[in-house]
Amino acid sequence: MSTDPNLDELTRRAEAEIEAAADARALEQLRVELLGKKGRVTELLKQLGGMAPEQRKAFGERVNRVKESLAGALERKAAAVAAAELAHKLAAEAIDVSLPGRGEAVGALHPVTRTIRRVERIFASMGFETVEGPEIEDDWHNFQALNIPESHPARAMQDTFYVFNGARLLRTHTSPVQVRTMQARKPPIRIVCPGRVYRVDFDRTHSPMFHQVEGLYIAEDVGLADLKHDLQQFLSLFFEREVEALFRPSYFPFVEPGADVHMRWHAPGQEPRWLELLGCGVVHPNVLQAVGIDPERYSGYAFGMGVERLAMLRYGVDDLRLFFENDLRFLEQFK
Ligand code: 2NM
Repeated sequence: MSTDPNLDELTRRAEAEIEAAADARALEQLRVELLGKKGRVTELLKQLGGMAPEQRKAFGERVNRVKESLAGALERKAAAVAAAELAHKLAAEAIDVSLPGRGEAVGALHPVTRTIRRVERIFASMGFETVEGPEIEDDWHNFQALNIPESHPARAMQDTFYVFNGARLLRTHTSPVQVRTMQARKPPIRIVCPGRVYRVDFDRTHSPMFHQVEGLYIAEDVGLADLKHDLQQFLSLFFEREVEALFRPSYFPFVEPGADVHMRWHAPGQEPRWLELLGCGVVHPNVLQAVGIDPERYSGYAFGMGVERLAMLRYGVDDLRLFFENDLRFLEQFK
């Protein structure tokens, strides 16, 4: 390459080192070592000052050629290293688009939620609006306003979950929502109140938490005939057939008269029988008085039903516990 053996040796060594550089960092370090301020090639150029003029020109040209050639080699190697690094990165991050996907688990509404929505939709078509309220209540809204006296069995410790040292309780029915609504509004009031309720009761057919939908209609001249008609209509819409219903006198402190509603039930392969479905009645004047509605001017009916019971009948489920175990094999059947 040149006629200077030292320069030739430096060039060969430098080229070998450049070729051997493993990555961009090593290459940059090499560039500084060769062409930097104190680099091997730069040091050679510093020798020029001590040379005879005719020698200086020829040596200077040779060193400059070496310098340019090494700079070119560094640049080519840098490009090669960058390309290799990119290729490596692309290979490492490659995605196999032919692999099967992870799939998408599609959920479904819980049968209790579906049943609540169905009940709400039917009552909405009959002019009822949905109202919700707190699950933690006080004695007044859950009992006193509903004409439930201190001595009533529903107040006993074994029925009610008390919290905050007895200052509050978990509502035992959704009636307190209706109490709050009657306090806040003027008749006509036509509402359904779905939600969780709590009772100290746990066996094969009872859960300490279950769901209710209660309904209330307060206006002038609302009575038992309206109640019978509206519930009959609801049952027929809910079960999608002409339901044979029976109203049997019953006692609830918040209504007078009160009734249980039974329906004729034909289970396949069994004798038809009467099934108790819900409770209802004409709202007691004491309740209206308690919430500030004039019982001389207004009257109304109310009813309450257990959602799990309706869901069991509609979907043919024979064990209440299935609604609370959240076993996907059960829940997936309601998609
Ligand atoms: C039932 C049965 C009978 C009822 C009464 C009221 C209120 F707040 F208006 F007084 N709400 N719900 C009622 C009446 C509930 O459930 C079996």
